[in-house]
Amino acid sequence: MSLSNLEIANSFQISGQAISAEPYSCGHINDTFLLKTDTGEKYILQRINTSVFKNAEALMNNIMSVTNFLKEKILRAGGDPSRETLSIILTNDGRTFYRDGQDCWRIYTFIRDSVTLQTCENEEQFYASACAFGRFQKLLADFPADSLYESIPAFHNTKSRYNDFEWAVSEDVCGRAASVAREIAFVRSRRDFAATLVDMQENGDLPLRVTHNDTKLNNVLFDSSTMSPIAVVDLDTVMPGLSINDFGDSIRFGATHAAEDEPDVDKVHFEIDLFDCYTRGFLGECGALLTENEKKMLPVAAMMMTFECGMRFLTDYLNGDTYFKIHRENHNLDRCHTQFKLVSDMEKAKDLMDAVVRKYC
Ligand code: ADP
Ligand code: GN1
Ligand code: MG
Repeated sequence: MSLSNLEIANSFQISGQAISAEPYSCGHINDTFLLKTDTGEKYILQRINTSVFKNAEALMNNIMSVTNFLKEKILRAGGDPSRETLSIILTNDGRTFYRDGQDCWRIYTFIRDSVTLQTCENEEQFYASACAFGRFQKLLADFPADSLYESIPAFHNTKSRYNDFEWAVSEDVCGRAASVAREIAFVRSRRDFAATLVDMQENGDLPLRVTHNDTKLNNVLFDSSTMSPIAVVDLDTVMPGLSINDFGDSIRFGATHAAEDEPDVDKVHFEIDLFDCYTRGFLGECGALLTENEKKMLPVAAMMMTFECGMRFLTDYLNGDTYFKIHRENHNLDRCHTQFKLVSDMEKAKDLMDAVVRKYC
């Protein structure tokens, strides 16, 4: 018999006894709970999705070493290491996670007085998130990349994501391919594009760096009273990757006023003003680290991450919705449509995006 969330929580070195664990947030992969104890402490309790993250121990070792590294830098900069990055709570027997049958669980301290945003209410917030992700990149610039376990191999390898998509079309396990012929054609007509950044990286034209790889707006915690950025969270996919993909993934999610799963695609628009303020914030923090090629390819990375994510949603729809959590019929297809609408908008706005990047270089 599997244990309850509260029994699991009490296997960790938390303050007092766990009294409640309510579902918290809307991630697509892990399950997150806000945990409260009888001493009034709050924590984040998470069930790690072990079909996505195959080796919880190596994953948690990554997060432990990255957060320890960040804490030292934050301390040296006069910051508060308990607030500006994640802090792992160990189990009663000193482990970074708790195994209950197939499930693996972890606990972080709850970063107090913080909020996250699902879409930005104004440009300042998006600018602030850009500073947070740019700073994250800068702080990890000298982290030993070789020591990191690749938590999801080929995560942003858009070429291999394309092959996964073609495989899903040919298998067509749910008989859905015929109904999404238009979407399949959209992907196929961009096959050469899909290879662009991977080829450049393989040819040595773009450097591998330690990157976050899931730079959604809701992975930045803001101070609830000042709305200044406090910490970058969701560190499962910190791995060697392309810096410009971190930039691109933020643009994908945040440079629009529409939700990622907005069912009415006519409400989805790429906003060049949001692109502008994100670029200003990101380059302001880590522009000095980037090569000329990296800077030049920022707009392409925005298109790439949006295209890749849309293709992943479509692939999952074809596979029968086995990877991303869905909450309604055709949810992955709706998500795919928003991403492809943004790709089309960005293709039209490419010259404008290039001009914005030049302005801040
Ligand atoms: P998911 O995989 O579900 O996106 P996250 O690690 O991003 O999981 O956590 C989900 C949400 O929980 C975040 O968007 C943020 O609102 C909140 N959160 C995560 N970690 C903390 C923390 N240590 N303190 C406060 N809030 C947190
Ligand atoms: C997933 O777990 P979450 O919701 O932060 C996914 C990202 C996608 C994102 C799309 C490990 O992120 O790659 O960009 O959904 N994470 C993983 O919203 O696949
Ligand atoms: Mg998250």
